[in-house]
Amino acid sequence: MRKYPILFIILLFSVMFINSHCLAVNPIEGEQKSHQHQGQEGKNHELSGKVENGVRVIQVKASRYKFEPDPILVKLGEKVRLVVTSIDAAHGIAISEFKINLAVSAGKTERIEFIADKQGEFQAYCSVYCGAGHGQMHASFIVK
Ligand SMILES: [Cu+2]
Repeated sequence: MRKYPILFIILLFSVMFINSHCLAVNPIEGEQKSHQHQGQEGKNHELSGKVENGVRVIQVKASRYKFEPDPILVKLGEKVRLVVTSIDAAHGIAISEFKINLAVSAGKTERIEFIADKQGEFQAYCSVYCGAGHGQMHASFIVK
């Protein structure tokens, strides 16, 4: 009779062990998946947009007071087409080093093409006054 509680405790511990083992495995799998996901996001973050017929086409969203994506990443020597949509007000996008300056009316989409022939990190900035935050409206343009 007195042996039963001991057996019960052994059974309880073995059930707890199996449970804790199973619970421990699942979070690790979940973690690996989220790491893979981050890895994929990281890859997408490396170069912006997609190459279509030899042109890197990048959709840029301009709104008070930011550009998306930020940073904009391209490869040295690539032909780049910025397709800029203004969401809320008239904005512009200018990058002095590449001599580009494109104005975009509210709600409109405009395009500009240029060759990314200089390596480094440059500033793309809003070139049309759009409100109080206009001076802080910029994004990094990185040529790798
Ligand atoms: Cu502006």
